[in-house]
Amino acid sequence: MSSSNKKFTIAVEGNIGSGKSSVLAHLANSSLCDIIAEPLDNWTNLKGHNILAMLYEDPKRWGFAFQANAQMTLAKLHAQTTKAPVKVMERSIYSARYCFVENLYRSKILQGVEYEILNDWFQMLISNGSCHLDLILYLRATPETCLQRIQTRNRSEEESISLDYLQTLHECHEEWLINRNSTNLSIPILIVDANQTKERVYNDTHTHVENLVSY
Ligand code: DGT
Repeated sequence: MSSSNKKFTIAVEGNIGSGKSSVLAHLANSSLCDIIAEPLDNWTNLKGHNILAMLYEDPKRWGFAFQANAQMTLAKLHAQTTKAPVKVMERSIYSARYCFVENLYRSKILQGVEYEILNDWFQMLISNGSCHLDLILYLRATPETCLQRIQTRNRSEEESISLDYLQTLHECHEEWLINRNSTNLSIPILIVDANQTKERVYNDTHTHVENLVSY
């Protein structure tokens, strides 16, 4: 391991159902990593409101509120300090902006003015460097694989998720992380084939984490 005591922050990204949570649970066993889970508890119980379920039930009504809250809760997690050499986040403020906000806007669920307001907040939240990432691990899976996994885990809020929705979200991830055409962020990206078995995905991600700290 590097003797510089440098700390690193990684975001694990990928479509809904690509396997981010299980990769994080696996990395939690490593002494190199402190894990920051997605604020799903806040999203399903925001002072008694399940804003995630509200979003899926009526996206036009709740899309803006959901994204405003998602952006804020994720910015707080970016600012959180950890002890281990590597802080591993599930998603980031960047996927909220470049995948979910983008997708809601393109599908005309968010209005132009809502999109601009969210974008202004996003620019302000990332402007002071507190949302810095050293690496993105992209768990790249086909929308079909993701749908299969979502159906197997059977989260009540996600019953309405369709293959179409996963396909458009997949495109947003690809544009952001492969084509890199929606942003000029210079964060290094490593791609993990998330269609593989869990064991292979764990192995690949673990290797990437070890390589990062041993530089
Ligand atoms: P995994 O382990 O790869 O299957 O990942 P999940 O599904 O546990 O985590 P994630 O972040 O893909 O999604 C959790 C739920 O929250 C899912 O229903 C999608 C939703 N979600 C997450 N972030 C956003 C966001 O910024 N906007 C919207 N509209 N939905 C989001």
